[in-house]
Amino acid sequence: MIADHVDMRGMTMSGPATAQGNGRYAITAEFVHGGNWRVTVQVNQDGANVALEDFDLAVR
Ligand SMILES: [Cu+2]
Repeated sequence: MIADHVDMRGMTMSGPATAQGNGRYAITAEFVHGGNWRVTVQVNQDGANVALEDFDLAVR
């Protein structure tokens, strides 16, 4: 998971997701401040990137 603060160039954070079972994964993230963030979820399998999805998240 990568989170990019789109309002502030160069501010990003990232970390791994943990398996919850039944194909579900979870992340815990502490956003340093509110604003508009773009979260990118990246799925790697056998060292290759197999899926990539972006979504926008407004942190208030
Ligand atoms: Cu920021």
